[in-house]
Amino acid sequence: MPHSGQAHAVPILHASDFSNNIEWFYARHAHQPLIIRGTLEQNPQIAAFDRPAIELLLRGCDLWAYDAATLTHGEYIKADVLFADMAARRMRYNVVDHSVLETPLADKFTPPAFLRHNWFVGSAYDTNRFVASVNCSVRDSYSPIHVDPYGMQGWMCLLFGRKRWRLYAPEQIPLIYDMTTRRFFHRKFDDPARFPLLDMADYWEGEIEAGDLMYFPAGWPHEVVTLEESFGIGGALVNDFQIIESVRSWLWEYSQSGPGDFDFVDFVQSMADLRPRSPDCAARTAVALKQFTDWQALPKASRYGGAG
Ligand SMILES: O=C(O)CCC(=O)C(=O)O
Ligand SMILES: [Fe+2]
Repeated sequence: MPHSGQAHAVPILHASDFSNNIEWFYARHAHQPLIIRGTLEQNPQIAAFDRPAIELLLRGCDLWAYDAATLTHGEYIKADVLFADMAARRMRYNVVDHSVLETPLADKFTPPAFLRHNWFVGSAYDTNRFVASVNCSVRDSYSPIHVDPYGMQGWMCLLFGRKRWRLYAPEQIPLIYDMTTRRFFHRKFDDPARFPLLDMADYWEGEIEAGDLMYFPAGWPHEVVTLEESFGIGGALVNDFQIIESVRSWLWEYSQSGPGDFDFVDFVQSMADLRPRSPDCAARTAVALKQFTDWQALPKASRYGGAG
C-alpha cells in the first residue's frame, strides 16, 4: 500500500506569544504555517470596520480582480460591482492582491511587529505594492494550488468572513505538480488520475475568521476556499530570516516560468548590503546567493530541464 499523506492542523497562537520578538518568531515558529489571533487588537483603526464601512470606504475604487473560480484572468473592476455581486451571491470576482496603496486603507493597518522586517518596504525596486493588499472574496471563491511569486512569505488577516486554507511544504511539490504541463493540480478541473502521487502529499489545514491572521513560510504552495464572503488585508514579505528558502523557491519558479517582473537576485544582493539583521542573517544571505550563482553556472539545458 502506498503511504497516504498526513493531514496536520495549522497551529493556533496569539500575537502576544512573540510580542515584538522577531528572532523568536522565526527561530521557534515560522518554519510552518500558523494562525495568529489577536492581531486586530493592535489595529483599532481598522478592527471596527464592518461590511458596510468597507463598502463605503472602497466605493468608486478600481480593484484588481481574478476569476473567482480559478484565480486566473485578472482585470480591473469597480468595487461597487463586487459589492453588488456579494449582495446577489454572484460568484465572478476574487480580489486577492490589489495593493492597499491604491486604496484609502493605505494608512489604516500596521502588520504585526514580527512581520515588519520586510525587504519589500522602501527598496529601490517597485516592491512597496507587495507589502499589503486588499482581499475581498465572494462566498465560494476558490484559489487553486499556487506558490506566491519571488519566494515570498505571506499572511492574511480577516476583518470578517471565513476562509479555509490548505498548505503544502515545498518538498511536497513533486506530488502535486505536473512536470509536463508545468502546472499544479487544479481540484476543480483536473482528473486526479493524472496526479497519481496526489494522495501521498502531506498538508496543513486551518480556517481563519474575523481577527485571525494566517501566516505561511517562503515557498509553501497553498489553496484557499472562501466559506463566507470575506474581507481582509494580506501581505507578502522577503527577509534574511528565510532568504535561503526564498531564493530556492524563486529559482524553481524561474526554471518553470521565467524570471518575473524584476531582477530578484539583484534585489536580494542590494538588500543584503543595506539591511543585514545579524551576522547569522548575512551568512544565510550569502548561502542563498550562492544557490543562484551555482545554478547560473550550469549549462543552460540542465537549468531549464532542456525546455527553455
Ligand atoms: O484568499 C484567497 O483566495 C487566496 C489568498 C492567497 O493565495 C494569498 O493570500 O496568498
Ligand atoms: Fe497565495
